[in-house]
Amino acid sequence: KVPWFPRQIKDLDRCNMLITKFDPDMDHDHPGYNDPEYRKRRAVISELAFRYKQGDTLPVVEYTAEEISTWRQVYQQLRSIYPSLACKQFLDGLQQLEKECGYGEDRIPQLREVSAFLKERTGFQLRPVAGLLSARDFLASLAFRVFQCTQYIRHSSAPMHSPEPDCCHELLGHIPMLADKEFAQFSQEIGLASLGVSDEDIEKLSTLYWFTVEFGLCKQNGAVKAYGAGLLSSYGELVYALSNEPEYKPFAPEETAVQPYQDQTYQPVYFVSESFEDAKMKLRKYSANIKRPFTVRYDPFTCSVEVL
Ligand code: H2B
Ligand code: FE
Repeated sequence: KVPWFPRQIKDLDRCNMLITKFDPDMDHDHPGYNDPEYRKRRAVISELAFRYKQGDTLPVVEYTAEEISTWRQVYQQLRSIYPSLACKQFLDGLQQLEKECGYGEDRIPQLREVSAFLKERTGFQLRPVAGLLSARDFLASLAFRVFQCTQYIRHSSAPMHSPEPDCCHELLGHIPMLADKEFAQFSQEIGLASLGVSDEDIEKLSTLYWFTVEFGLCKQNGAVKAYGAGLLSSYGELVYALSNEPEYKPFAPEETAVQPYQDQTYQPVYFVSESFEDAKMKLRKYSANIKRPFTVRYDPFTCSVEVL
């Protein structure tokens, strides 16, 4: 039996299964676990995401001085190392965001303006989400060029690390890459490949996503650069990943899809692709081999998935 999957963009309202293992109410190791003020704030911002329906205007959050100060620390520190460690597409995207979308250390960009910016560049749009989503729901939204985006910020006691995705991770790690046409297409293709597949195949695609979109490295002009959002939003791991310490393997979907990964500490191994084009071609070939009793095609005019 084929698991349910969204056919229309409106169906994404049902793709909302949260994984609570790293959230500040459940995870005793979360830096905000013992801070009732922080947890209250999180509940307020979560509520905005729970109430959101596809097509609504994106909620605006008035960030506090403390939240902006956390953002500033993250922004300043990461911004200084991007030029030497991030891939070209990321640097181009970030530069455009700084010029045209109010990116900078003094304010946290609003999802509403960022979503409008992306829509014009690559057709991607954002929707607010209250925390870590199930891999199936998260990947399904990518099929519609929708990126589910957290709106809260990490705890002020740990500006350099967050156990869960937060707006620093999304806005600094993911958004600049999603402004790149080729990367946007790559992301949508992973999403389309995930629709209606078995749990086992979701696990593999999710691992592929992990080692590419989150922790991927690629060659550019003979040097290895980062394009993964988990790296580009973590000072410590970005420096580590591009040092001599970790092991590198060439990106090869069949092998990458079954590589165990770390969600608590740095990755022991990173996969390097020759280029985005190379990663996209290899992933396309991999996806074509996933067993599914139908094929899907995205219709951009109706924002729906045709099942053939
Ligand atoms: N949920 C959210 N909110 N943001 C993510 O970046 C994310 C997610 N990534 N759920 C997913 C899981 C990813 O790690 C893969 C697909 O499992
Ligand atoms: Fe992410």
